[in-house]
Amino acid sequence: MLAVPFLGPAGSGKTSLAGSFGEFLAEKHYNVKLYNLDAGAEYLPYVPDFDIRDFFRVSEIMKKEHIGPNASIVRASQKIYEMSNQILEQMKKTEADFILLDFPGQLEVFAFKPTGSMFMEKLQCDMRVCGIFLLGADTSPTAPGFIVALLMSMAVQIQLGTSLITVLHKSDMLKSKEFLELLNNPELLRNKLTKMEQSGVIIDLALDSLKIIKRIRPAARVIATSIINREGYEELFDLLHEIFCSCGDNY
Ligand SMILES: Nc1nc2c(ncn2[C@@H]2O[C@H](COP(=O)(O)OP(=O)(O)OP(=O)(O)O)[C@@H](O)[C@H]2O)c(=O)[nH]1
Ligand SMILES: [Mg+2]
Repeated sequence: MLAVPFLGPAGSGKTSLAGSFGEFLAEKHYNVKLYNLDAGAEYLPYVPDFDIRDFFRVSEIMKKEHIGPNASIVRASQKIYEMSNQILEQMKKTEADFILLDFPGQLEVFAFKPTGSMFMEKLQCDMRVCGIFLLGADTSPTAPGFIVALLMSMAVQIQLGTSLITVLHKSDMLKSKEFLELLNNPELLRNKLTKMEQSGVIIDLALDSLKIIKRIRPAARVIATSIINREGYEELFDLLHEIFCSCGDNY
């Protein structure tokens, strides 16, 4: 069994990709379960096998605890952690090959608060995990923007202590493939940065960050994905398959 958390900035397409990639896996005759862990979601494009909203909702927390929307999202993340044993027991009981976990949209609340990393730690004690980190193709298409996107994916990986495959999602919205090439080719990105007419300090900072990125994730490739044309699904599947076969797992 492989647990696949979908993580990424708000609106990057986690829910849509989890639903659509889940269909793709089911078409390949894998047993797939979808877990919605976003208590703030109003609409889901898939039928969840587990829905955190059966236990609590962000809107209810606001009313009950007389707190604002952001505090309620933080509270929801704590409540997910409090329920983690129950969630994990249910996951372990299923016969699934893949459990796709649709995580709350506010990445900073889940990934950069202790409850998020504690939840992931428990998850990884019980099963094999490989996350998918989404960068929206609608992210700021500037060279420093790419550096920030790559750093963010690394920061989440460090914070949650889990392997992540980074995808450039909504690739159907890309006007050119340059965006993807820049993410996958540090040399191209370096050239682009050095040609920018921006403050030297900022460019130096971006270039130094690029050196770290090259050192930490030398071989990691960013895959372009889209729910519109299913671009990248086979590649994503192959990568997930590769990671787990290399650990001697048969799923
Ligand atoms: N063009 C295009 N739009 C997409 C794609 N995937 C998702 N979207 C759109 O992006 C918007 C946000 O998608 P969601 O799946 O709700 O994103 P999310 O990351 O789950 O959002 P939060 O959970 O609120 O952070 C929706 O309007 C989707 O229809 C894609 O591959 N291509
Ligand atoms: Mg979502």
